Amino acid sequence: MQNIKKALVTGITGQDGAYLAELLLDKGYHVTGTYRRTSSVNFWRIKELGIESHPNLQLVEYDLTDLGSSIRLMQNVQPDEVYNLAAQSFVGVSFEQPVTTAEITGVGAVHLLEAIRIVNPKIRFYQASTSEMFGKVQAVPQKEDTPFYPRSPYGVAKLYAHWMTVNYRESYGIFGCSGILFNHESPLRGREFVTRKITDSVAKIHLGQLDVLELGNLDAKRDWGFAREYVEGMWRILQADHPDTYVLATNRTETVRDFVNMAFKAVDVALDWSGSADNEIGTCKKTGKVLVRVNPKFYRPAEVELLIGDPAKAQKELGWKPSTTLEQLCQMMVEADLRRNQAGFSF
Ligand code: NDP
Ligand code: GDR
Repeated sequence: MQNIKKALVTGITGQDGAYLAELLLDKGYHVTGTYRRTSSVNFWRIKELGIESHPNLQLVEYDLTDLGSSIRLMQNVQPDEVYNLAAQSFVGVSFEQPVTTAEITGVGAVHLLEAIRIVNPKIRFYQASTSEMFGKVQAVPQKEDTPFYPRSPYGVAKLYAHWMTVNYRESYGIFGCSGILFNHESPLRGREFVTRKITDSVAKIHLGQLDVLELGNLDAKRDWGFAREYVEGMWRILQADHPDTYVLATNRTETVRDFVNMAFKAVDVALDWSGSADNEIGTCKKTGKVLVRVNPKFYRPAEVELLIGDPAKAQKELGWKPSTTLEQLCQMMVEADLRRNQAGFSF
């Protein structure tokens, strides 16, 4: 029998988990994807990608906060590669649930590292690190050696998991890698994140299903890329000769307000922001109707104001380079949300 590579992907019900599973199946891997036991399991993303019933995909129940089941999972699957994508990944919620976030997003990663150390230290490990670890701006563009200064319980938890990955690499020789990924979006993005909230709301406003889009800080700047290209980067990171840390980013930054303008442009609406002192109200240039306004309830206790990444190391050593522009990404997301809302459902 041919030697089929086995991958374990935690968080397959999330955006990246779904795209990564699709990529690995295309490459001929056997993929074990983990999901949490909930009262209503949601596989809409893997269904949208058409991989839910793929013969080489196995779905198993697993919770990252349980050390014993992390060890048993590793023993049962005996993977060649582990991609740890599971996390409480919403920054806003991490301020409300700091301890749960620490347990899942921080300590959870160490459960997998321990399981690898116990079961088979040769298993390659990818940790989903984040630009949120850079937090308060220390230098731009941010790269692998930029000092960290996280600004949320989520960022702090991720920084712990990041350093534990580095520590297991240095202490036990584990092939532990960390991808410091800047924001990446897609039609499969969760609706709580700002880009998808915007594209879904723009689609609803266009279809007459919503009046106004309410947002928090419109001045925050993010380096947004396309998720499908970023999961390819994760895979490349684990195929390298040596375990290491890499930044994946586009090296372009825009404000949330810029993304709002882009999304409305995709449905031929131009916005005027001049009606309020702080550019906090967006009206339709043609009709004068208020379409966007700031609601302070969406502000965070501490904000990450500016993210722009330098992916030069990944480009040089892994040959990874993003190619989808933000305009193309935004258009793709608005079109998907128009289709979904027209059909009467939106996840
Ligand atoms: P999502 O929030 O879409 O997915 C997170 C996944 O983690 C879901 O499958 C979720 O399951 C699962 N999960 C949550 N808690 C647990 C738990 N206790 N045990 C097991 N699984 C759990 O995130 P993304 O796909 O966007 O991101 C993937 C990873 O990359 C995350 O770790 C995120 O923090 C990180 N990251 C993301 C970036 C981005 O821009 N998207 C940028 C940088 C890093 P359920 O469906 O049940 O909630
Ligand atoms: P982020 O993404 O916090 O960067 O984390 P998010 O889309 O939630 O916020 C981006 C920026 O938009 C501002 N913002 C709003 N955000 C949300 N969610 N809702 C709003 O109404 C709103 N209004 C303004 C935020 O304040 C912020 O500045 C994402 C997650 O995927 C993390 O898991 C990942 O690690 C980082 O990206 C990189």
